[in-house]
Amino acid sequence: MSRVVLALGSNLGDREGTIRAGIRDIAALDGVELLAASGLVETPALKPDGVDEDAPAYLNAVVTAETTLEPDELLAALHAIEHGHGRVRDVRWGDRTLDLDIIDFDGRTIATDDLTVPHPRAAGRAFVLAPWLQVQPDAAIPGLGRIDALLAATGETPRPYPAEPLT
Ligand code: A4P
Ligand code: MG
Repeated sequence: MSRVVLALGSNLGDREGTIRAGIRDIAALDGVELLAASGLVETPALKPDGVDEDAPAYLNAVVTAETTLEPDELLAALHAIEHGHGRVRDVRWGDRTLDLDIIDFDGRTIATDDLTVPHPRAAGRAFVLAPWLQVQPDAAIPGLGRIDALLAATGETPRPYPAEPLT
């Protein structure tokens, strides 16, 4: 059994509804048991050139789960869920209905062509760290330190997005 941390993001369409459905889809996967879900945060879109206030804003959330799947199997299952919610891949960091990222996989370090864990950009992203902190207050990213300190170092406080609990 592996303990995993997954991040969800959406900036197109019914963002809250899509994230809720994405969490339900993750919980329904064979070999996956959902443990906890954060609340939602809302932040402007981060693009390769910086924050883009003209793009639709994102909602983000983080869930923890236990799984018997291998990392590549989990990634494939997450891609299928993204696809089921109309995700189209064109430009890097382009607007999307649903993005599902593996942030942590049992504290392991993975570097294959298809998967880098811990997620290489999570440590600097308040929209990942803040919801993650809600569900795992003592979490750390291997080699980089505790997520409360990493969040403080971003100097950002993502705005909570009012919603009924996601689970
Ligand atoms: N991949 C490698 N490692 C992982 C991992 N740990 N989890 C590969 C998931 N996928 C991983 O991802 C491209 C490829 O990365 C996948 O096929 C997989 O094999 P993608 O989802 O197709 O494309 P992407 O998400 O546009 O690319 P990338 O570089 O992963 O983007 P990020 O870093 O996920 O950033 N702004 C706000 N406010 N909120 C957001 O959530 N998200 C992004 C996407 C940009 N700006 C944002 C947000
Ligand atoms: Mg992604």
